[in-house]
Amino acid sequence: IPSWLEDLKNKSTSDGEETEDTSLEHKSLCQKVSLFRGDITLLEIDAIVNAANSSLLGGGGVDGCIHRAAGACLFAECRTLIGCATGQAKITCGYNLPAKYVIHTVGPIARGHIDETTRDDLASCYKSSLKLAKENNVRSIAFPCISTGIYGFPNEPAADIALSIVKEWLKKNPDEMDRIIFCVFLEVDFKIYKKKMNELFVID
Ligand code: AR6
Repeated sequence: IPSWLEDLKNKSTSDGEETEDTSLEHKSLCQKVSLFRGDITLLEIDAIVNAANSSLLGGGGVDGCIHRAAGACLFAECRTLIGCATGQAKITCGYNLPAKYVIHTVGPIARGHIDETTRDDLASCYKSSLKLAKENNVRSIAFPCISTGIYGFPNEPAADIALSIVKEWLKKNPDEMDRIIFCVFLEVDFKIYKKKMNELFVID
């Protein structure tokens, strides 16, 4: 594990009893998730996820950063994809990025308000991205905080969805992935993820 990854702290349970969450399966699951605060375009891994818009033709935020770092060939390949629906995902090469692939997913536009549809759509972004990753033999993947920037999905519920979908997926697909990185950019997300990850991915 590279030194820049925030290691999850080990924590012991008070009664020391073996619960479902302290099983061997849970331990190996916990060892596969990391928290990184910084620019996703720097990650030398199999795939980074882009929080794109439905045109897939670039924009601001992390999408703009990824297109700038990957170069014009990424834009050219994105043009061939003819867009992507909300909650779905499409894959391209990484071009000038250190990552081999970019998985573009389109988060819901929440503007500060969430309902069942926006929650389901955000969950679907994580599920579709992981499905596509598995189909393309991606062994390491990094997610930005999809929809929580320009699209205005509140940070805390977005983190709950991201973490629960990833945990569920890793349980169902224990041999499909070596590492899933939650790449946060802002201090607020770093704090939220650190707290929630220490609760959800604790190793006894
Ligand atoms: N690395 C990692 N995370 C980043 C980076 C980066 N280089 N830059 C920003 N973030 P946003 P959205 C964080 O707005 O809300 C675009 O115009 C950012 O701080 O990029 O899904 C698209 O084309 C935030 O935590 O994506 C769409 O039109 C997170 O990435 C629209 O924005 C997501 O913020 C999508 O909006």
